[in-house]
Amino acid sequence: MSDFPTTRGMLGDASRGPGGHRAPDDAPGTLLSRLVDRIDRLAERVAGFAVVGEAPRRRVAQLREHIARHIRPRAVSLEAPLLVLLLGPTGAGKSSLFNAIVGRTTSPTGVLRPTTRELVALARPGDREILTRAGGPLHGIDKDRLRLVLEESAPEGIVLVDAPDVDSVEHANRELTDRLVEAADLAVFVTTATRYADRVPWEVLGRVRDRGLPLVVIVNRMPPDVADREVVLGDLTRLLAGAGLVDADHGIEIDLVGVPEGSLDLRIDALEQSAVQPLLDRIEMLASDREERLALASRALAGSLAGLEPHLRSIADDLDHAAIDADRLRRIATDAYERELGALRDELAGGAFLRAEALRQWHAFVGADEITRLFSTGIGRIRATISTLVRGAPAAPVAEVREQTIADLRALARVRLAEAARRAAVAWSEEPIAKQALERDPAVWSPSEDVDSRLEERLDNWVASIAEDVQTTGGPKRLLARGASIGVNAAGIAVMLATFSHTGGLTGAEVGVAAATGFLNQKLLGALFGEAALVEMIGRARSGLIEALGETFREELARYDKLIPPPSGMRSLAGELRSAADELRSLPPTISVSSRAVMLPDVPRLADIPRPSTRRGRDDSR
Ligand SMILES: Nc1nc2c(ncn2[C@@H]2O[C@H](COP(=O)(O)OP(=O)(O)OP(=O)(O)O)[C@@H](O)[C@H]2O)c(=O)[nH]1
Ligand SMILES: [Mg+2]
Repeated sequence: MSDFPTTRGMLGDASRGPGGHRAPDDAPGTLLSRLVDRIDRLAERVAGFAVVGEAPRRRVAQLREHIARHIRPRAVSLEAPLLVLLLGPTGAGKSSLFNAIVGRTTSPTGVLRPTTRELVALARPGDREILTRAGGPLHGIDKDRLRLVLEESAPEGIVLVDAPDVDSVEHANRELTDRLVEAADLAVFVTTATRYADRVPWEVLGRVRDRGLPLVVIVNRMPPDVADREVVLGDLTRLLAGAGLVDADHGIEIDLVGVPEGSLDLRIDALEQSAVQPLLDRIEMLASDREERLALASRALAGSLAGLEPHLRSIADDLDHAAIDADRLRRIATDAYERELGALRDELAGGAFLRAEALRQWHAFVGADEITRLFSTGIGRIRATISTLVRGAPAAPVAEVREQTIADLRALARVRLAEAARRAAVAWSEEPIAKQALERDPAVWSPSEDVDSRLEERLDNWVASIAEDVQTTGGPKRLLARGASIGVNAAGIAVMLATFSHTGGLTGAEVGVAAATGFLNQKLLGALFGEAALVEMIGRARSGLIEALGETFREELARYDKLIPPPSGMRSLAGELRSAADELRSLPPTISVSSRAVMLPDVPRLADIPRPSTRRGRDDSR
């Protein structure tokens, strides 16, 4: 360990012991703790977005575990016990190795697969608290999945953990081991001469590499023949190199210990101690030398920090992809609602939806002799006598026509809203991410319960706004001056109806009640306001209607938007993660953590000359 390239004392007092005075707020160690806190909060927010997809979810979970169980405690102190983790496929001999290290049967071995279902941890009694308290590496692990073996004779400053397998059918085993991988300071990967190429354990080794965890590999059950052994070790070394776990050219090497088949000490259910001597020596050295432990802890932390930056960038990329997906889903839902709103507008334009009964009533009014005389005689000439002219006219069926028209509009809009909801839901149900969201809130398959009352209120307001417009536009100057007999409300209804039928080219020759009523209605309005003012009022009424309907469509669509995280939030979080990644890169090259300076990653290369890596130093390869 002595060749671990730490630089002491460059920043702060690296020799200060854990009992020393507190670091001032701007000390580099505090700088690191603050940054770690910030990254942790970001990770929490990412988790809150419920990012979809197995790999992205795992990345976030790994980050949170890794920060909580390793980086944060290590950023505060390198003195806490080292977590030495035995991991590997089921039946490879992890528990047998564990017993060999302990020197007696402590973790049951067996032929049942998997044998170890709980985590067995050996430590000194005095370390219990630091291991299991909040922020400790074993905190939060179910009691029935954790067996703590506390003994004074356990190696000092070390917690030795026999983990459940990484590849069995027991999903919970894998989960537990994954958590431990995030907490460890040294991984001991146990495999066998026939199983070392299995796929699943290599996924775990990939994570060991990415988080810069120091690694030792034990190959159990090696064949007796020397040539055969060489084949196995050569092949395994190639695989390790291919996975980026060893790189002789760059000084990244690891311990590779071969254990011959049958090297068993059956008295204690263990591998023969002599067969795993290099590992026993290593553990003995760590237990007997505080400096060795600090060196390993700081190397593990430096590896973690080196792995953190790409990890944050991957999560930022995941968020960007999720934002693209969310945009696409929003687009799908928006298209459905826009399409139906467009269809609704086209239906309204023809006026065909207007109820025959309402039209007939209005026709009776605008077709009454007194009214037709009003516009056929020519209003200019008889201005003074308008009130006389309309005096005998029937009362305008204002309330009836208004209510029926609003009811029809509302029903029509509701049909379109139902169709939009159905279309959007059908399209979403074909998308895995959206399908889950729909299952959480199946109500969006149809319009909201209160949609009718909201439509009603908006349409009422719309009709009222037309009457106001009539008053402002035609009020003092025209309509009122020409006699109040037609009335503002009747004129408002006339404009409302013209909203659906006024084409500028309508003639009395068109057939049907609708056309005839529209024609007469238009003549009346033209006589009252003049064509130019009428066109303006109708224009305003039409936009008012589309706005009122559009508002309701927008509200209904918003229910879909609420089901998936807002893309803008995801993008800005991705940006924050990237700037935290940048900050990691710009941390000072050494940081003093409790009693020891920690080398930080990414010193820029000054020349293209291979040099030993800080991630896996030669000290591993004895
Ligand atoms: N014959 C033979 N058996 C061995 C050898 N090494 C280990 N075993 C046996 O293989 C079985 C599995 O070993 P364990 O130590 O329980 O394996 P493990 O990795 O802990 O397995 P899980 O707890 O299921 O993950 C035990 O019965 C061991 O005695 C060996 O070299 N030769
Ligand atoms: Mg076991």
